[in-house]
Amino acid sequence: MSTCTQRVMMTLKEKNVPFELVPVNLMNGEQKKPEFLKKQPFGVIPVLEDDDYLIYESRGICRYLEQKYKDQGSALTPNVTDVKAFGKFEQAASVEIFNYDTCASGIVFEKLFKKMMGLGETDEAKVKQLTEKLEQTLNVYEQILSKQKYLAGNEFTLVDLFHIPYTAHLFKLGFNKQFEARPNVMNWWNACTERQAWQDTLNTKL
Ligand SMILES: N[C@@H](CCC(=O)N[C@@H](CS)C(=O)NCC(=O)O)C(=O)O
Repeated sequence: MSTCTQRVMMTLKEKNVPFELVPVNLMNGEQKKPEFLKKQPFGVIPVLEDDDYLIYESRGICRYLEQKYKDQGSALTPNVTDVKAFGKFEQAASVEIFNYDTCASGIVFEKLFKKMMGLGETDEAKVKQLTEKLEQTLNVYEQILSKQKYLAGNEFTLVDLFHIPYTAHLFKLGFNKQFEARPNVMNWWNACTERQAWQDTLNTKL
């Protein structure tokens, strides 16, 4: 269920890195207990433990894995020496956090996780506002994706991957219409979710 953990799992699978998934029980607040806070002081998952190296923040973990396993599995960022491609990658990465994820994660929280975690009822006015913002972002994505296959250029990168878990939840929650109305966005989405690493992530059992 943890979207941020799915980001990391998909990256591990893209890079062909074996890993062990250690469950943290969010329903009983294990993530806020002192033992866990030693690993993740903000009290959220995921955390990656790589021997004695600890790292948290899903996007940071994915970038770490991409650099550590640069020559293994799929290449998920442009080469830093290609400064123009790298600049475009960072541009799209920033848009993902500020223009996309704020809306997508906000809607999924209101419609799914809020109730699940006993934090109250869905605030429909907030969902409406976030949906409008999401649609504005998707309109720009539709233009970008009419000129290139993926959000940072013609290659699949971490930026595309970062979108996948929350977007998959949006589809399950009935927000597929927002995507299906935009053919270039929909082609991009199909290309992202057809990846073996995503299929394997979905099929991972604890
Ligand atoms: N920015 C963090 C967000 C982590 C996050 O919000 N994780 C959620 C699960 S996807 C969580 O642990 N929620 C439990 C809580 O907020 O107490 C990241 O990308 O790792």
